[in-house]
Amino acid sequence: MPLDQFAIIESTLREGEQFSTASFSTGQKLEIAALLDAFGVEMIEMTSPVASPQSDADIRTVVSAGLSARILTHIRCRKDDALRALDTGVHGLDVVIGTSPQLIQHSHGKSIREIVDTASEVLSFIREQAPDIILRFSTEDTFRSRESDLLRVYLAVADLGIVNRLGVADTVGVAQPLQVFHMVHQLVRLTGLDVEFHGHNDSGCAIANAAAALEAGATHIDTTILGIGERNGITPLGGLIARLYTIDRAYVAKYNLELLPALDALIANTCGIPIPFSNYITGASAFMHKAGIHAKAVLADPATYEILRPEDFGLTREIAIGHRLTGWNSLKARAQTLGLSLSDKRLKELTHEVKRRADVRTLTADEIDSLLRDAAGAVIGT
Ligand code: HCA
Ligand code: CU
Repeated sequence: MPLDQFAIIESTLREGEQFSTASFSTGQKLEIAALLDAFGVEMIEMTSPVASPQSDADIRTVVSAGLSARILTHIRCRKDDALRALDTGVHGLDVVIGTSPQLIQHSHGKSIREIVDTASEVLSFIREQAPDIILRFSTEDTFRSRESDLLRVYLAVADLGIVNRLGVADTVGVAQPLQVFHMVHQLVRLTGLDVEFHGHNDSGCAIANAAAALEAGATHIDTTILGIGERNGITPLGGLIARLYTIDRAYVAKYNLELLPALDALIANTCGIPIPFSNYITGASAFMHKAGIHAKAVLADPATYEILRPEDFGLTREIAIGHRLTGWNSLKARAQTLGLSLSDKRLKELTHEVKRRADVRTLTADEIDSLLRDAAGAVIGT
């Protein structure tokens, strides 16, 4: 599949609600969903209506907002959950059941044979009730499950001929890109169905695993804004965008990229957390250039040290000047921006002055500007 034909299943309103400080009001859910819709995500996954009365009501509210994105909810593999979910009017159901020895033992206690029977019964029931609904079946904790168990379950479900999509879930963040590639590739080859990847980030592979899934033919990737979710979360929306953009900008051209900073800021505010300095695209230092050698090259051609163009995301690059690693090209560029005329010789003297002072304390941007203005004033005055 060409990589630009994938779809994002944005799960901030489901997996994201499982983040430690997340608890969205109805108004906040509507705001988040509307901004995600404007960004262009194809699907929005919401917490199960079984979770609480407000969760049920909120699905109905978001569905009736009439967004372009399809609204999904996420349920256990049970008929009673399915009936509650169908009643909300959602466009799709994401059904999940654990298949790893750990979850079999501590979650539902079913054998693989019983899992196959339950899945067949529940999925057939849903399809009878809702012939047109988008139906996905996923195994939970796919990457700690036995491969032979997984294939039994997935092939039995695919043979029903009633699900639109199969999901693989790295529930504990243990998978590596090659494992994800292998599993997704098998499912694509053996079933021909759409395949979704959901990956946690416990060991830092969530973005790489999502990219590997796409390379193997996955059609859908789960994300959340800033990556929020259980523990340290899942593949972040901005991180996935950065990963795909750097492979080929065309892969993400269908999204309104300049809305990404607003999305990250909205979730940071709502959850009371900062955007990490190291965040993809929207971190405070993502487009900050510091060392003199870097600054000189970036001023000549930003692509020298930038693989992402800040302007594509409505952002600007910054050159840090008031530190001991600075170079005279940075001061020259700043003087030009301020409309000041200073000789190269004078700018080099000022650079030495900045380095001398910065050995004691980093200078602020205002202090640099004053230094340049004073020097230019002195030149004009003489
Ligand atoms: C969980 C479930 C899940 C489900 C993923 C999916 C996971 O909250 O533990 O249905 O695709 O990580 O396995 O989020
Ligand atoms: Cu999850």
